[in-house]
Amino acid sequence: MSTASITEDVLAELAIPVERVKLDLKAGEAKKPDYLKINPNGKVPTIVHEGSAIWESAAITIYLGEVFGEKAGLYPAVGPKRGEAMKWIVWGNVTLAGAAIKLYEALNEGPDAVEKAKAGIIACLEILDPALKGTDFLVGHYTLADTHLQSIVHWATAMNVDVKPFHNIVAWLKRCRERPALACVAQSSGAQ
Ligand SMILES: N[C@@H](CCC(=O)N[C@@H](CS)C(=O)NCC(=O)O)C(=O)O
Repeated sequence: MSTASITEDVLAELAIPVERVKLDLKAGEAKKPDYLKINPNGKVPTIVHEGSAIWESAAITIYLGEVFGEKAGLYPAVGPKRGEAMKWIVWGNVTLAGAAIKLYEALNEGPDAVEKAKAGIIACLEILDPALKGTDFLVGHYTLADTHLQSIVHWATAMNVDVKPFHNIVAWLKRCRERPALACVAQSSGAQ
């Protein structure tokens, strides 16, 4: 899994025609000069739309939401609900994914480091779970904020973070993963 999976999920929901270029990160393809011209960080994902290169998965979701998502009913109109969607997308990348990266790194550092890092993710889930109480999705109806965040939570579960105690998150994840677009992506990537 990589942050490119988030963008894959968002593109699957939007069902817009795209040309995909897959890079072999282990072979260093993201560090080659041609790619560094569009993303000097040497990381994925990057999209190029009408000649503009956009990197950082949160920026990509927000951009695609504004340009394509609103018309498709997948992104709130300008106003407070859009603010809430942006809040969850950015929190997902900065706070939750920040904690998930610590866990990923701790996997090589032994059980104590893993438990400490998992506690950081649990603290995030304690914020997310009550936000999903009494609502099917983060800002009422399903939006790309859900697409974005479920992908990061899914990454945490793939590193054996136990989400079962968080009943609202479990039910929300199920609702998200049952969406035809996301079920298709999961099938084609072999994810569960
Ligand atoms: N904050 C960035 C993170 C991008 C990132 O770290 N991508 C990783 C994959 S998850 C990558 O491309 N790593 C390749 C490398 O560092 O060589 C985002 O959300 O887009």
